[in-house]
Amino acid sequence: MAVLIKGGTVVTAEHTWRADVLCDEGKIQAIRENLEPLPKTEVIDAGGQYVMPGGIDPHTHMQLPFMGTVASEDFESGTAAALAGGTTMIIDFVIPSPQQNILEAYNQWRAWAEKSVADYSFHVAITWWDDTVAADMKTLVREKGVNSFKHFMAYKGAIMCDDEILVNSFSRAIELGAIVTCHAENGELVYRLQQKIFDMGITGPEGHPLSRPPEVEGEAANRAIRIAEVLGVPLYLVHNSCKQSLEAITRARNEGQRVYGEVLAGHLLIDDSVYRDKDFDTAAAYVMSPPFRSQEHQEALWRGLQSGNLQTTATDHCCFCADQKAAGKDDFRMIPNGTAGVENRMEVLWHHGVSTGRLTMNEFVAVTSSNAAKIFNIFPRKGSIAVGADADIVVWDPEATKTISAKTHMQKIDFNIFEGMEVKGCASHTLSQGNVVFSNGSLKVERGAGRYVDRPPYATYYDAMTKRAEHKKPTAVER
Ligand code: URQ
Ligand code: ZN
Ligand code: ZN
Repeated sequence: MAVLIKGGTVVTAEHTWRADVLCDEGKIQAIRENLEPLPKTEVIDAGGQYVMPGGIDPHTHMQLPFMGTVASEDFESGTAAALAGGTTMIIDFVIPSPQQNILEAYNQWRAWAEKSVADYSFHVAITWWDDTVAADMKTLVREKGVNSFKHFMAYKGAIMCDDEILVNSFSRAIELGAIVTCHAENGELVYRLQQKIFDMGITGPEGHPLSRPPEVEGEAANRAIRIAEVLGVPLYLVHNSCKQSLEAITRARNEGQRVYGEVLAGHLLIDDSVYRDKDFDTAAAYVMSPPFRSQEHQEALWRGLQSGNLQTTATDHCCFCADQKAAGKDDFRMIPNGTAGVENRMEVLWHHGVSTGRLTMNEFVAVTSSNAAKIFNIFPRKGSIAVGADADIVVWDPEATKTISAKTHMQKIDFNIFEGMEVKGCASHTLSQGNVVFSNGSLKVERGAGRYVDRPPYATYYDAMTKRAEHKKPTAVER
């Protein structure tokens, strides 16, 4: 059925203008004033509201097997919660176990994601290396719509990449025309500091941030940046949480290196005092990596978004309930790392970003949707309000208010890191593939309606090298 969004103000990353938007057959069909409904058209009155590209969360972990348990949110419930908050696409992660064939792991995650109710795609993590990994990366790029490979520089003894894996995988990625992404924490330092903190008798959640200071993240961020620089591969650093990693990104970008930075809504708004809560369940609920930091880092991260040195926002939605977090009751190192947020990202960013004047509405669209679409090569199909684009749209009511709570959220987790936060501005309607899937507080989703989104490779290695040759800096002889 066609849907006509009438009377709204369209907001994209570039422009803001008054226009009606007609959607049909999953696509945006027309954008102009005074559009009239066809017979059997569903009409949404968007008067006084904004019509924006549906959010893209480039960092989620639905039903992730991790640290001896499995994340409580699955692809069906997680994509439904996303739609309730105005996010219409997630990019999740295939994380092969070391020595597991990466194509086998890819197929495993694809099967899990079949039940999604909104569109999704996958970064693929490289957690080990041999010639089969190199070969299978080519299959993933050429045949499976994967253009991004993830590397965990943390989690020693589990999925951590050493420099040999980083160099091999980064080199392979540029050959294939793919981008590399990193969780940048020095896993060796974390391991040593965890042992030291624990041996000092600090066994509770307050030990978690002490074992992962910002310097540990800054070192790894800079190391990943320098390796990418030498090898000439574009780099995307996930969940930057501190000044140190932001400074490394800013320096590289100022020198023209192709480095992108992501920041989580949580890292922008929550500080490390949460780990000193006397209640174990509350403090443990905030255990994720990198940890929430002191307030000076939050202000720096907001400036990173405002300056354009950080380009995307995400949630790292990876849910573990209290009974799962209790695994670390006597040893903070055993607390499953992860927090939620996929339902609240856009509203907390609107309230603390746009309503405070930190971000314009256009910048809000850029950092919640369009930039991720551009970086991961699915723009303008995704992340835009344009004729021919997918009709993934959020109708945003700037006057609507809500108090965020685990008691009322759709997320399948018994805790909300934004518990009690009052926000003004939230989704009144969400359209996925041109269907109204969320309106005035209720979901109307269909299990399995979500589609896997292919993400094509960038220029191949040889194209890139040819371009580089054309713009080669003149040598001393040529001057
Ligand atoms: O490190 C990640 O991104 C995954 C394992 C989620 N957990 C977390 O603490 N960030
Ligand atoms: Zn991570
Ligand atoms: Zn993650």
